[in-house]
Amino acid sequence: MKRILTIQDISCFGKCSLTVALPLLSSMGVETVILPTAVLSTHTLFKGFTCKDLSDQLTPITEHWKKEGITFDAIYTGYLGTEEEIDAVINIIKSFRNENTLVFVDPAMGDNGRLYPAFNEHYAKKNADLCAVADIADPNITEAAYLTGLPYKEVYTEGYVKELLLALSAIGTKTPILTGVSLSEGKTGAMGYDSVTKKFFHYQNDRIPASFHGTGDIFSSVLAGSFVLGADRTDALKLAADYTAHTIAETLKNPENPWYGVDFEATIPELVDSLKKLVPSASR
Ligand code: PXL
Repeated sequence: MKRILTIQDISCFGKCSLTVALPLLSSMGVETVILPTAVLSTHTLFKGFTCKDLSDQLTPITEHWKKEGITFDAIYTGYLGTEEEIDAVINIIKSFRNENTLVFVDPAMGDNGRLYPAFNEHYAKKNADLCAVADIADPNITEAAYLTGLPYKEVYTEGYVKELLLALSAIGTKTPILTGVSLSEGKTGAMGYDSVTKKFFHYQNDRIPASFHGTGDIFSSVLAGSFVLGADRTDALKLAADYTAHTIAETLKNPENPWYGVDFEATIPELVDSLKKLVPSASR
């Protein structure tokens, strides 16, 4: 069984970060080890959230793992809290990585042209250091603009998307993947760039005109899980994008749909079925 380490916060209520990554990766048949960076009462879009920083636990926990000889096929990072924490996570990656480890970074810090309430531009720049050590990083357009210093555009061309991807690869990410990319009317999806072959790749599905919190974490978790299982990159994009769209469609059917997250739990059986078709080794 493949083993992934995911490093991000626990938002106790709110369907994001670890409460999404853990169930999704486990259902995909990937052993999931967690390193919680902080415990919050809710995600930061609720007013009055509490937050207990766990940075001082990162070193003792990972040193214990080292002593036990624990290794990982992949390391997947999500929402982190502070610049010091980003440095600590870079050190953890360097210490556990070997030539076969897949390093997947979701530089979760904003959306719709704005940073999340807990962050500022300095933090955003620091996230570029983390993306520099990533095999794959999957920012949305807002995050990519903050990471690269290029302007954020709400209305854009394919040329702009490619410019962002090339700028991300110049930072050091081997395969940047830009999410929330619409290449034609009524469509949305993701576009990536392989800096070794210098080829762009993309996947688009029908755009559902609704936006929910936590869908970026769902997309990243499924994408990271697919890659560690050895899926072809276009298949991985398709699986992650179609599953995310499916969770949004299901959520819209729920008359009491929660604003704070999607009903991703309802569509896990379909995710597992689609995964088995793409990656037969995942059907164990
Ligand atoms: O979904 C990203 C995310 C993760 N964790 C926390 C957040 C957010 C987005 O706001 O606040 C704590």
